[in-house]
Amino acid sequence: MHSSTDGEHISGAEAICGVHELESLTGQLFRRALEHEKGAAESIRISVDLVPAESIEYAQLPPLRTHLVGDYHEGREVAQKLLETAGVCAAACRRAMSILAQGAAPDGRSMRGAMLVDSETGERLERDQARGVRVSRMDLTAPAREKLQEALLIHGLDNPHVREALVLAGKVLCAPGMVAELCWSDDPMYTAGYVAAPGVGYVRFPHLKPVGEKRGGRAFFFRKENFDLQLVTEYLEKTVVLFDRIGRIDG
Ligand code: WAQ
Ligand code: MG
Repeated sequence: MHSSTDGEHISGAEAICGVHELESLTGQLFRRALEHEKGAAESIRISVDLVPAESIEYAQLPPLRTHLVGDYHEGREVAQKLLETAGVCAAACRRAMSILAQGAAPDGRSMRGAMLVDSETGERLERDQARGVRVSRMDLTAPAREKLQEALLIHGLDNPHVREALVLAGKVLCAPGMVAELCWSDDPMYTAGYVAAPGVGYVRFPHLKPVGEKRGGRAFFFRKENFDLQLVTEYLEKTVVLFDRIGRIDG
């Protein structure tokens, strides 16, 4: 589902379900688009594709932990350090962060998808800088969802932001040539964000932007050597990944 008002991205969501669940799922997606904190969307697009069972890849979610920070300045500083540890060059990281902070789309608003960034130079690699690349076709199996909700609940973290971001990051981490991901929400009151990287897992920061800020976004950092835009885009947009195992949840 993708919803917008006046061309501005309001919200999006991805799901994989059985045919008999389609009706209730689309109902939920409409409700999300219409009850968003940014206001009811004026345009809603829902597209549905058949997924052959044999094309599904099964995977495990990355481990999750929270790094407490006092404010978003500290959050961005620690996130920067963590991205560097994961293999992103300091300058590339600073550049991506400042682009996200200024609104990564050419009109200074949030992009609908993610930017792809060269982890050494900070150069943007995606073809369309307004749309970006939208990660799609990923979800949890029903038993994994139940386990995840249970584990998150213990830490007071069982909300759709965390669940969906963890699933998205889980798929992104499996992309070829992937170094790390940086994200913070575009929902004005949701100040949290995260850094995810292979070997690091999913590290949340309660503050990566000031309250009220509606510019959010995602940067996926890639090693430029052997980078294949076609292959990476195809994987992120089309490969079907279902998480049937969760990772360690540390709160
Ligand atoms: N693929 C690529 N980029 C996306 C996608 C997607 N499927 N969905 C959203 N984005 C980009 C887009 O630029 C949005 O403006 C931006 O990410 C933020 O999306 O652990 O809520 O759905 O507490 O607002 C992270 C912290 C929450 C969760 C992320 O993102 C936690 C969040 P939002
Ligand atoms: Mg949002």
